[in-house]
Amino acid sequence: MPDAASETFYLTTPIYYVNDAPHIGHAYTTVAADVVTRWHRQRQEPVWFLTGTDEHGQKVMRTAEANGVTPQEWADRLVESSWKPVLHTLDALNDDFIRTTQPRHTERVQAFIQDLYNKGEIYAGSYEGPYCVGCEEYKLPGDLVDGTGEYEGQKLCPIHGKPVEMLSEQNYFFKMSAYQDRLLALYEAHPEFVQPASARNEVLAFVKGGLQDLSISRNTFDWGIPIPWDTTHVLYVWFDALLNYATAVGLDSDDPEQQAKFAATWPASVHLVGKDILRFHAVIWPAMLMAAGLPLPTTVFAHGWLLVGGEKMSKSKLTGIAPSQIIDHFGSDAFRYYFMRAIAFGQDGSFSWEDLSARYNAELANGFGNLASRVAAMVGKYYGGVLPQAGPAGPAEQALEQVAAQAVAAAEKAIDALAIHEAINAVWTLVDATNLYLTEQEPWKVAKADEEKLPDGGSAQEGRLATILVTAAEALRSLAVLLHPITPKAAQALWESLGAAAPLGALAVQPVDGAARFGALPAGTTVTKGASLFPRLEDPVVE
Ligand code: ME8
Repeated sequence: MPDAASETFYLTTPIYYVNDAPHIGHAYTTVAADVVTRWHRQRQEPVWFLTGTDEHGQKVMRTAEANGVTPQEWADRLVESSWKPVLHTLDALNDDFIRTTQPRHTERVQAFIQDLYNKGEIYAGSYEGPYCVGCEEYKLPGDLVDGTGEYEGQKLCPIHGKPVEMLSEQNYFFKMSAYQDRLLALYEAHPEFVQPASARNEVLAFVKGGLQDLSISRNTFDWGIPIPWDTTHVLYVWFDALLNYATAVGLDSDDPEQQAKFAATWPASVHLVGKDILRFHAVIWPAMLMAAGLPLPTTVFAHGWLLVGGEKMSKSKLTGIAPSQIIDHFGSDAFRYYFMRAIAFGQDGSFSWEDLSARYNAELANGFGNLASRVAAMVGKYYGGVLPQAGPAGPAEQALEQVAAQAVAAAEKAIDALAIHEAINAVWTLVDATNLYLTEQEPWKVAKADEEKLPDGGSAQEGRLATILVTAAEALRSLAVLLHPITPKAAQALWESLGAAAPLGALAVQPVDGAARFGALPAGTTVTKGASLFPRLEDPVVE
């Protein structure tokens, strides 16, 4: 059963295969992980965000062979040239990056499986069945689809669309079938363990259908972690990979510092994965932990697929789009915002350049960026860039502050449910309400009327204009805090433009729950109109 949560909000992404460079599907999970962990950090919680790479197995080995290098050389090359740099490109603030070829992982994995072997959870046996190298998984006959065209007469993996290979091996097995009832009891007692509901239903049906023992070693190739009691075998890549979540935070380490890290961090709060790898995380992984007597993670959340032409986008089908193709043109903030808002988190979504361009211009450039520049420009024009003293708040100001409070409450709830799109929708109610507030209050008309009343150029300080602009600036301050996890660069630029750091400190330490209380920016704060947060793109569609 999941034990009491650790003191840390610990979130992981899958560790990605290094057979190829990242595409936007991988970036999607990483960005979601970054948005959620940034949000928790901004709540002042202790957070640990882990990502990394999965480097063993046949898929990586074959790619290395095809490129004439060793698997280790290939992995080193891809990690340094692609997987680590993409985190920077995406603005992801991971706390650690684990590689499954690191000794901290391989040594701890060996200790873990030796322990399971000693406990009688692993036995020697033989297996024959269809294997998909793309998935690195033995398939059940019912999982397969019939090939057509060049694959006529062959059985294909439904995810990769490629023929499976028949494998027959003597290997070691994990007694997974013994965990069927305990897993069902887990799903029953903890509906939050597998999310969303569609994923939970799939897992329940799968486990109710009966579990087989799991083949966990291979002896026809050697690119993997040697089985400690029989080094003619290497560990099955998934058994090795799943353990990364625990080895990275110190599982089975002799080092007291690592042991303290493990105590403070494990179990994970959320394993964020794509639905393609749900069963590994929601069935095999908890069974492994149960066998070892370790606490279980709180939640495995499976998001949907990015589709291109109605199919899962993938490099092997040549539909992969590199994140830089989008980011070079639209910027990392727009990338993060678009994928997190346009697709309901947990469901599939189709990517299209047209939709991205349309949302960029309508929501980021016109809706948000333009609002920020208009307010800064008016404070510049009417008050020389110094925030005036606001007059008393009237019904319109109170209503806007109320919208801000509701936006914070709704966004907080949505983040806890990992409904990232709903959190952004909630934040956007404040963008829209602030735009509406300005349209209705017409500060430019109030300024004109003030000027007419005071032809000698006398001060409008005490007037309505000050109240309107300060209120709009307060709404923007709230938005900077709320958008910081989602569009960190624009939020930081807005924070600077509002001159908020001097009175309030760094944006990263602004608590979310206080974000909606107006009156935080004192009179005298310097507001400057910086570069446009999201410049309108006249011809933004690129291919
Ligand atoms: O499965 N849409 O690694 P992987 C959305 N090494 N997300 C996608 C996607 C798409 N079209 N394509 C990939 C592995 N992803 C294993 C994981 S974990 C212990 C081991 C994302 O490189 C999504 O998160 O094939 C998916 O689950 C993951 O990349 C698969 O990455």
